[in-house]
Order: sequence, then C-alpha cells, then structure tokens
Amino acid sequence: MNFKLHCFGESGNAYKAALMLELCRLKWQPVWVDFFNGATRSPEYRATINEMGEVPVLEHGEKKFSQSGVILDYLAEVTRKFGPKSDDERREVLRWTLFDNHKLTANLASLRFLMQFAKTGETPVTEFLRGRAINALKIVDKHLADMPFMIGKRATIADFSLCGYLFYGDELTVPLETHVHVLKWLDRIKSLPGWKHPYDLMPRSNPA
Ligand SMILES: N[C@@H](CCC(=O)N[C@@H](CS)C(=O)NCC(=O)O)C(=O)O
Repeated sequence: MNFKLHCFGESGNAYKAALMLELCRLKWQPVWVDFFNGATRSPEYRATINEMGEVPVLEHGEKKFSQSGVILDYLAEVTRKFGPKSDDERREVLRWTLFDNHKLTANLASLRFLMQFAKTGETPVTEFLRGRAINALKIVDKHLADMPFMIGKRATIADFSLCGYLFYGDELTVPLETHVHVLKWLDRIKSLPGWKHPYDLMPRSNPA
C-alpha cells in the first residue's frame, strides 16, 4: 500500500518524513500543500487533514499521522529500519527527537521563515532565534564528537529528525562551518543509499 505525504519542499519537518520514506525505498507520493498561501490555516485543512494545522501529514491506507516524530516512529515500526532496537535505544531516540523539535528545529525553522520567506531582515527576534539555534547545534556537535550518529554507530530516526533543516544551507542564516562534527555527520547521512536533498524530494512553493 502506497504512502501519501502532505508536504512542501521548503518544509524541513516534512523532509524528515520524506527522507525516511526514500531511505526505506517505500513507494510514496507527495501531496503539495500551499503553505505560503495559508492552506494549513484553512478550516477545510484543519477539518479534513490535520486539526493541528501543520505539515507534514502521512497517510497510509486508513491511517493518518501528523507530527514528524510520530511519522518517523510509525515508519520505523512498519519497515523495521532505522528504529530503536532496545528500550534504552527507544528512550535515546525519543530524547533527541524531543530535543530536536523543541530546541533545534523550532528555532531554526522560525528563523529561516522570518529571514528567507517573510524577509524581515535582522531584528531582535531573529537574533534571539539564531542564538537559540546555535546553542542547540553546539550541543548536537559536542554529542557527535564521540559517536558517528546520534544514538551510536548506525543512523536512526533521531538523526533524520535533527538533520531536517540542516541541508537548506545558506537559507538558514546560521553558519554551520564551525560545527565540524555536525558537518561530518551530515556527510554520513548524505552517504546513506537513497539520500536526496529536500528540493529533490518534494514540490517547492518558491522555485529558485
Ligand atoms: N512539531 C511539528 C512541527 C510541524 C510544523 O511546524 N510544520 C510547519 C511547516 S514546516 C507548519 O505546518 N506550520 C504551520 C503553522 O505553524 O501554522 C512536526 O515535527 O511535525
């Protein structure tokens, strides 16, 4: 049964799910969401797709999930790939996924939205968000000094959550080059068979 992912190319949260679908060699179709024209805020989207008014949403037969962390967990369970293999690993995956959602992605995505799409220029808000994102990146960088992937020797869904925004490069307006362990880790993720850039996996709203 095929998977459908409600997404748009600029969404790093959707990319977390799209990357997992691709690395697991699953058959899936992107369903483009017109986020920049308010689709996720429409009553129809909230009534029929996601009451939380967010992308991504994964459909698999009768099942429908939102929250990238839940989608990753579901895909790891059905494919038995990139998931935790013990209770301790399950808690590690959860710990880093929650950290990602709250401390890395939340700040990085809001900063990129303001700078790249809303074009606010630098403001106290963008400076605050960048500072928070860099603090989170430093924590990830330090952790990766001791191991190739977030929970050990192999890639898991915790890596796919944390890397969700990091392949957008200059759009982030956060210098990545000082985080050498993060850079090497991103190269390791890029080397996984089937890896693709977000803009090669999902339709873009703002073509370059
Ligand atoms: N924690 C959520 C975050 C999802 C999220 O913020 N998605 C953005 C697009 S990248 C969105 O749909 N935002 C709509 C809004 O905040 O109104 C997840 O991991 O799926």
